[in-house]
Parts: sequence; C-alpha cells; structure tokens
Amino acid sequence: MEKTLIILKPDCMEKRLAGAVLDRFQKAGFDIVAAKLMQLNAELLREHYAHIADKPFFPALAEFMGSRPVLVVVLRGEGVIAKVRELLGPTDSTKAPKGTIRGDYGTDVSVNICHASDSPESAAAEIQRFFRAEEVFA
Ligand code: IDP
Ligand code: MG
Repeated sequence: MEKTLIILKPDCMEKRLAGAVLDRFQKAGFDIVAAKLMQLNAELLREHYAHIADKPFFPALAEFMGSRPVLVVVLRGEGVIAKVRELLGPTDSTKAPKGTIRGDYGTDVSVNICHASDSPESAAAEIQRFFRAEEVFA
C-alpha cells in the first residue's frame, strides 16, 4: 500500500487547524500510520528543501518552517500521494480553488498550511528522513 509524508506547517499549527486538515485526509479514506511533533532545524530543512535551497526565498521559508513545532505525519492508502496533493491544491494559496485545503486555509505561496510528498521516490526519501522504520506502523 502506498504511503506519503505530510507536514502540518507552522501556520496550520498556529491557527489550530491540525484536526481540520487531518479530518480531510481521513475522510478521503487514508490512515495515519506515523506521527511526530517536531521543531525543524536548519540542517533538516536544507535537506528537505534541497530542490529550492538556492532560491532567494529559501532563508525566509526556512525561518517560517522552523518557527514553531510542526506535526509530521505518514498517511497510507491507495493512491495517497497524488490524492493528498489534489486535496491540498496548488502551492500558491491565493491561486488554490476554494474547497482545497490551501484554498480554504492558506495565506500565500509560502505560508500554505501543509507539505506533501510529490512522488513515490520523494515519499520514500521523506519518510526515512523524518521517521525510524519502527515508528511507522504500516
Ligand atoms: P509544494 O509544497 O507545493 O510541493 P514546492 O515547489 O516543493 O511546492 O516548494 C516547497 C515550499 O516552498 C512551498 O510549499 C512553499 O512553502 C515554498 N515556496 C515555493 N515556491 C515559493 C515562492 O515562489 N516563494 C516563496 N515560497 C515558496
Ligand atoms: Mg514540493
């Protein structure tokens, strides 16, 4: 069964929307198989965001992502990687349709409620980055 990694970002935690966001994933039929509250440090963020670490917005993004504890979760289910991305909507919250998580709760292109893995390869790498094998109940 497919698995994906999500991170409920600092804006989600600050707005106390963790339950509302997880509810959407659970109502879509996905199971929580790992969860951990973490405050992400600079080294972990550089690794997690390696694909954009050279962008001018990266320092501000890293500061935002490390600004308070976030909830890191592994979800499991049929087609979970693509379906969770669809439920999130596009990166830019101001362009995300109403009814998507980012469209309903996000602020802008950076402050956008939730991270989700974008492919089977990144899901596998991201799950390993944040969890030990015995912490994933799948
Ligand atoms: P994704 O989260 O939709 O997969 P990515 O392109 O992987 O989007 O970017 C990772 C994160 O970096 C985004 O979720 C957002 O928080 C931030 N980000 C992406 N593009 C921009 C930008 O142009 N300006 C500011 N922040 C950005
Ligand atoms: Mg991404």
